[in-house]
Amino acid sequence: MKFGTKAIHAGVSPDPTTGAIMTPIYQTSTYVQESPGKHKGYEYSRTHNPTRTALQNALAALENGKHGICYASGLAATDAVLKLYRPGDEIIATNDIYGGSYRIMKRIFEPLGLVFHFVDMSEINHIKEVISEKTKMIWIETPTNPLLKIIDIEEITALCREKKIASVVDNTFASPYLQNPLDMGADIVMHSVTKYLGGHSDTVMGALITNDDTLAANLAFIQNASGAVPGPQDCFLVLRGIKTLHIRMQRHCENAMIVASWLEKHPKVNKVYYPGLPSNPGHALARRQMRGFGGMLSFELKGDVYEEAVRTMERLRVFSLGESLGGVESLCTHPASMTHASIPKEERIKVGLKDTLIRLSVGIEDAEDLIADLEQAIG
Ligand code: P1T
Repeated sequence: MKFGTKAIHAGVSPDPTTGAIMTPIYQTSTYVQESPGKHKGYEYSRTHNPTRTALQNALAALENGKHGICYASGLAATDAVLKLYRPGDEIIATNDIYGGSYRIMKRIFEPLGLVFHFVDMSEINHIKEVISEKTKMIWIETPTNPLLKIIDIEEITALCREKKIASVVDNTFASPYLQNPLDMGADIVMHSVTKYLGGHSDTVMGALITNDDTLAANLAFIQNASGAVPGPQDCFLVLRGIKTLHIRMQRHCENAMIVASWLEKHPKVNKVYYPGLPSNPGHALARRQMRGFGGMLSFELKGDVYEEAVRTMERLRVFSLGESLGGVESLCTHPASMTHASIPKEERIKVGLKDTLIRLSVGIEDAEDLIADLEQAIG
């Protein structure tokens, strides 16, 4: 089945009692049993809920995976993955990474005994330099947040297989429409469902997808035992959101390409980070690895004046200033003070994330209006 058909049909079937074409919101905490242990497969909604089951199956289908497991947020999904490991285990992660992912690794799991190495994964030798007998997992985020670097998933997962190391790919920025890491050898795909999958800035949720039965059982155990599950209403909203994922992503990609190309030519713009631009160092790899270049881009103004970057963000009208991404409406974010504030400034500077960087989540409005807005804001 092709992607658009799967986005609309996968995982969902008419409600068995009424024939309702839309999966109902099973707003219930418990399920009545005929006799102790004699039930219809549902006992308690932390463990299973039919609306969540439909969504989990739909997400698994979109990532060409066997098992989907949803969590209360993207970070709750990351938390579940990290709980698979034990003190002394070492994990290598992308150094340009969502600030919250860095924070949970450094501030929650490092004190519990996990050891993290953050490296620039655009060069595989950086990974090889820190791999040891103790390395248990490699955490890839591609495109990276917020510098949109492209990391070679196949090259790294091949190395992982050779060394018997697990590989996890945070596929939030690409969405399953643009890349499917399981097909490239990854063991687990992680999503902040909050973003493109939900697509309408109305839900916070995370998901993990895998083909490995043992990993899936362990992650489902953590889902139930730790209890960070999404509610049925949110699952319904995401089920609705993913029906238009393919159409939205096409427009996100088109609009972001128009905006990136316009910014690159603007005399006041110093640098544009967008993998769709032929000048971008990740362009050739993105062309091979992805089916489009996505809706995210970042840029810096000439002169690198902090106050000018702030004034530009304040002047935007169609783009709203805020955290998050992947909704139909365009958003502008200041990573240094918002999404990446939990990464110490010296670490941010090391990876090239300046205080003057502006990140755009290009929405699906009319591109002319987005350009006009940027024009009046940049001046
Ligand atoms: O916000 P949450 O659903 O918990 O997802 C965390 C997360 C994980 N991975 C990536 C690549 C992300 O971008 C995020 C969340 N990011 C933002 C809120 C942001 O504005 O970048």
